[in-house]
Amino acid sequence: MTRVIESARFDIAAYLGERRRMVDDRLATCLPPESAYPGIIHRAMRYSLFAGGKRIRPVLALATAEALDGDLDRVLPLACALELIHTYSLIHDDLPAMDDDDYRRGQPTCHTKFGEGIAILAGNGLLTLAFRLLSEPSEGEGHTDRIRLRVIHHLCRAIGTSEGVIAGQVADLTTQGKTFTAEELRYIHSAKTGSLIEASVSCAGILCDADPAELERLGRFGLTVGLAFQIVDDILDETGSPEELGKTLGKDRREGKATYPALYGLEKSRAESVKLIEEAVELLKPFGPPARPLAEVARFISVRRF
Ligand code: GRG
Repeated sequence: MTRVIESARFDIAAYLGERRRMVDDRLATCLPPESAYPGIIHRAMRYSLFAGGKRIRPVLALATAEALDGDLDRVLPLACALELIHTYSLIHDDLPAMDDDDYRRGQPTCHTKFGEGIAILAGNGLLTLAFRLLSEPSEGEGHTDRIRLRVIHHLCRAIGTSEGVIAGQVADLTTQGKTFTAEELRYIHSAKTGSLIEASVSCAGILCDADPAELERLGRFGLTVGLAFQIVDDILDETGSPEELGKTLGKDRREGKATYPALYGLEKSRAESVKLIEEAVELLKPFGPPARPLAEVARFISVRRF
């Protein structure tokens, strides 16, 4: 596997492109082919998975392995599982019963293309496949069952109903159209988005034998970056380009969602996201030069336009 060589300039676009291809190549082999019976579910799963996401969570996992001088093959199944779980969450988030969106990643949403029943099952299929991948040994990764179990446990907590993705989504749904406090807003964003980003970094740390102090730092880094990621998502919903983002914009404000711009305005929200990324990058200092890609991915998150 190639390693990024330290230099004054870091080509983040090239780095993201290379890592994205690595993840996509592996993902393509994980999913049953479209022809596998019953074909419609596999077509729907592949349709959403390969609709063009940024692969930020897998890239964060791979960059964490680099920060720990770990072999990328050791975290590639985790990287794929993270993207499967993330795509599942997007399919369900877009359903009429949730955000009711027609476009995602520049294409009609899964339920718009395949119908609600198949979209629900495609999401279920991606989630199930993620845990199958995490639980089965694969070539070159060399983990013990104990380590695999630790990762699965961490991930289950991160997406669960107490402070995980489901908790955040419930709080997001039940807050819609109501007044909300700064504390509630931070909870929603940290749980709905921050926890899976935190798990991307922490689970890669577990797989690469990070010690407890390193894991604690990586966890704080992940949560901080995750909160910043959702603040930027809120900002882009008000200021971004529909072509670059590939979805309907302005819905958060129209539907009374709990967002940073709604509570603090755009300028303060931008300043907060920049501050959080600076804090996160600072946390990587003890990891030295190998953490450069991880720091650059974090910086990309605060300036991204899509
Ligand atoms: C148990 C994982 C799980 C989900 C069930 C439906 C649901 C509960 C949660 C939805 C959570 C959600 C959609 C949060 C928003 C996260 C977010 C900022 C998505 C956009 O991520 P990007 O920009 O998208 O990385 P791409 O398309 O680039 O992958």
